[in-house]
Amino acid sequence: MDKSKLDTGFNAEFVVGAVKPEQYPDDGLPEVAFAGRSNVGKSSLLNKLLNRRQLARVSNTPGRTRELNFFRINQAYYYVDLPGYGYAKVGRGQREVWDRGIGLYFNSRRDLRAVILLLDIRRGMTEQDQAMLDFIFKMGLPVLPVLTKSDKLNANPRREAIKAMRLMVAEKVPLAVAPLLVTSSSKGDGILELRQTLATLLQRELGVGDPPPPDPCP
Ligand SMILES: Nc1nc2c(ncn2[C@@H]2O[C@H](COP(=O)(O)OP(=O)(O)O)[C@@H](O)[C@H]2O)c(=O)[nH]1
Ligand SMILES: [Mg+2]
Repeated sequence: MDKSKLDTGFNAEFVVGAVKPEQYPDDGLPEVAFAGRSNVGKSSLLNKLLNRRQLARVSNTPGRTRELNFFRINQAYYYVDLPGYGYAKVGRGQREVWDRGIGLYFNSRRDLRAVILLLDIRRGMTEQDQAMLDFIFKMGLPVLPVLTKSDKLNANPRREAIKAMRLMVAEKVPLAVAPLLVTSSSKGDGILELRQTLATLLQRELGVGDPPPPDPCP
């Protein structure tokens, strides 16, 4: 028996790192994309979520990679790790997100059902995040906003940041499928909540997956 499956209910396999649409998988399974600035903690969160130490590569140096990494989960759906953005000059938000290959993916992908937008708790929403949201809105896709690296702030500034981001999300992300989630991949905070929210989202949007795991501390 696969132990990782026992622990989280996930069977995750890396399928392809694609730079152009011809390389995307074509088995028609539904997809959920993970988007965010370079270094926001996307790979770390995917690993933590899937309970795998190094499935998605974690790097200390902001990656220049334009690959879209496709992970097949339980042979039922894909998590897609989109290229990180955020290194372009101010004023190039839309253009940069497009240049990173993300616009092309959004325009050509019919099986994309939802986007998880990761935001660093210390940075809030940037111009490129706004551009990303524009793509998501144009596609009419549900979006799940998630704050990362909550351990980087002490209790008081953390509370303030979360409050500010809740207001921001209420104003700018009307299509949000769930309240803003607050996570730390290092400490594990918010990961169970994220798994439960995703399980609900997957069932509702994709009609796949098992019911969400029971809350361990009711
Ligand atoms: N303190 C802290 N560091 C994190 C967290 N998540 C990621 N990092 C660090 O942030 C850096 C970028 O993480 P990575 O997952 O590669 O980000 P990505 O570029 O968005 O995929 C790495 O040095 C990680 O160890 C977190 O929750 N807390
Ligand atoms: Mg990464």
